[in-house]
Amino acid sequence: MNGRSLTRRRQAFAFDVPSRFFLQRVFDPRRDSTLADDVQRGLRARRKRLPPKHFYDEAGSLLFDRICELPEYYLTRCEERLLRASAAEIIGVARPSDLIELGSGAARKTTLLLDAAETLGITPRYHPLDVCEPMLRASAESLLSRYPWLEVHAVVADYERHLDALPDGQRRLVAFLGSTVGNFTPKRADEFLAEIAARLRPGEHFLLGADLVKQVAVLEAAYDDRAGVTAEFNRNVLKVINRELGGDFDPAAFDHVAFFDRRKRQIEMHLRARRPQRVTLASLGMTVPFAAGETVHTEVSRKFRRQDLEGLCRRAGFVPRRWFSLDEPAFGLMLCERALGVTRALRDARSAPSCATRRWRSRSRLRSARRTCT
Ligand code: AVJ
Repeated sequence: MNGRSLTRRRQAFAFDVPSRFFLQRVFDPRRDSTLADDVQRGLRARRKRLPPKHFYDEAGSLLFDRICELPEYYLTRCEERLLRASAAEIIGVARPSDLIELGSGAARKTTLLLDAAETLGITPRYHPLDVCEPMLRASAESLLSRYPWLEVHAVVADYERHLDALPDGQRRLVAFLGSTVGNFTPKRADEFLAEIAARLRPGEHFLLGADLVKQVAVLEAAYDDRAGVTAEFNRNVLKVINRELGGDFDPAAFDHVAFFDRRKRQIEMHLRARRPQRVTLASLGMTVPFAAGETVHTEVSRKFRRQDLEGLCRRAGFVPRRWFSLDEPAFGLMLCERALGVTRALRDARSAPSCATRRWRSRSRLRSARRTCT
């Protein structure tokens, strides 16, 4: 966290039309992007890799929207069905005053939770957190017109780096949907959930949506569709690099590769060079050689079993409260409550408090939590 974004975090931009909308910029993706660093590190490595977050420029987000409509890509539809069936119970258990959504994107699933809340006479404030400001504005606008009682406090932030900007609230429900948790390595997933747990108070809730292990053919088809949309999505990261870093990648010179690794229980996506080539990245003064057949690892998408998700949540300091799942294709939603006691993972969680007060508060919260730890 640099000083610049600290200052920027304290600036909030309020708009009185409509007065129910409020937007906070924690960072400016144009200035605080990690693309240059990630490319330098990832393309110099012996086994080349790029983190998946750089897929999502405007074109990439549109491609992802198209992926969600593909017959092979069951994840979005399954999660929506599951949420529709379980939203009333989720809201009834969590009774949120504040609904926080990490990586809210187009916020398509949010209405399922807000509809259920409305029916139960619960009117939470909605806090979408996403790196994409235009998306935050557009989704807020449609939610505000749909729910006359709703207040939206949007946060422009990268949830991977700015969890210290997690909004406060009386009784929060933090939702992390879409199986995005599958993009993390096991270690990073543990850290990430522990960071969330550390920022919640006992009794507050966390909702995790995750894709489950299933037949290999079903999994592989979802990441290698017949229409080639996922291939285009994968190659889009090369276009992002060309535009942002003055690169001369020829996306057509790379094949899309996606397969399920049974042992690691993860889909891996790679880009494989069709022929030997040298790519120049003008802004970095860097040349990247590729041998024929050499790959760039662009994404892992882990698949879970119920017990994996339970372990993940418990290690982080949550207590699983409800499990909702669908079969064929299998998908799961885990609703957890922040535990009273503190687990080791929670004590070890990196905390990046943004100001002395918050630091003091979280310490005293940890101290009082520790007293109850057996
Ligand atoms: C948005 C990260 C959940 O891993 O399934 C879709 C992204 N990658 N097709 C996933 C993705 C290829 C997606 N997540």
